[in-house]
Amino acid sequence: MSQKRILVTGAVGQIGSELTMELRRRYGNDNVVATGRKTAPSDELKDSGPFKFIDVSDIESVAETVKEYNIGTIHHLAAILSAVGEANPVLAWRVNITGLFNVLEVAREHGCAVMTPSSIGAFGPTTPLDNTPQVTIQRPTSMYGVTKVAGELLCDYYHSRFGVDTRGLRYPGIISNVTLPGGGTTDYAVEIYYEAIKNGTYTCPLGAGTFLDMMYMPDAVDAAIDLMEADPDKLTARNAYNVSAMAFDPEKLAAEIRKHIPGFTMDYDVDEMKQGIANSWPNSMDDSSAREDWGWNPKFGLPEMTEDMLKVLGAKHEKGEL
Ligand code: AKB
Repeated sequence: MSQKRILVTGAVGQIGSELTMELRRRYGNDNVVATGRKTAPSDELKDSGPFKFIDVSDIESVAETVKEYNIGTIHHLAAILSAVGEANPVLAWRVNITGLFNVLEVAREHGCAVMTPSSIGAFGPTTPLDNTPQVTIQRPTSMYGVTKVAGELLCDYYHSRFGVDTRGLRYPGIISNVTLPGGGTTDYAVEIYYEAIKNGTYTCPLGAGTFLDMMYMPDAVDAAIDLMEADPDKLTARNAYNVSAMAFDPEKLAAEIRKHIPGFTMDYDVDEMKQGIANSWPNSMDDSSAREDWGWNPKFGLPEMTEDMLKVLGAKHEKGEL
């Protein structure tokens, strides 16, 4: 039989767009099938390998794609983020739960491994918010969080009941410079860099003192690939692993940016809905299980990430691309 390929759902999204290109670099362009629901893919994504429009809430379109391309691994990234999910809970359930359920069902039938992100959003106000353990109370208060906990349980279930090779990551806020995030609570930590470069000033929707876990995109991409390459016998969690690279609040982030752009200013216009969600999420997670089980070891902290973000976005700005 020909080589099994990798399928990426949500490949036009913030993480999917960069993960797809890295998977293509590592495993070959034709071996990585990118899919999206309706947003047009970039030329890079469309021209470098197979691309298809599918709707993950339609199980037939997932099953057909898995058969057509002889898929062995699915990176299932199609999801609604927290702020959009709170504005439209029905949509969040359909995409995050029906979508994941469909992917797991198809994976069970066709023997695929599945990587799917959970999130810091899978925790809630009754979770210990500092050094949040791998196994702890999960009573989120957002619809996004409800779908993430249910998704983690589904992954556990498909692994223990049917032997599906499920693997997951509780991603924190992800900061990147290729594709903007689409409606999360942590989006401010991306927007601030764009605004710092373009206008030298930013109005922050989360208040000072709101500490959250964060990660730079290269580490987020490595985490997904490294987890899927890990020895299955070493994995103690089949729902999702805590992974973090840094934790900061808006003040700390702004101070880091000011080291490079001394005139940068920030004020606040707090978005009550986002603030409520952020307050219910961990200040910092304990990711020692990921470090022990599969060698998680992020390369970027706040200073390294800030230097790189400002360099990349500065160059884009000069070329008129921002
Ligand atoms: C969001 O803010 O919704 C996401 C997340 C932390 O899961 N970035």
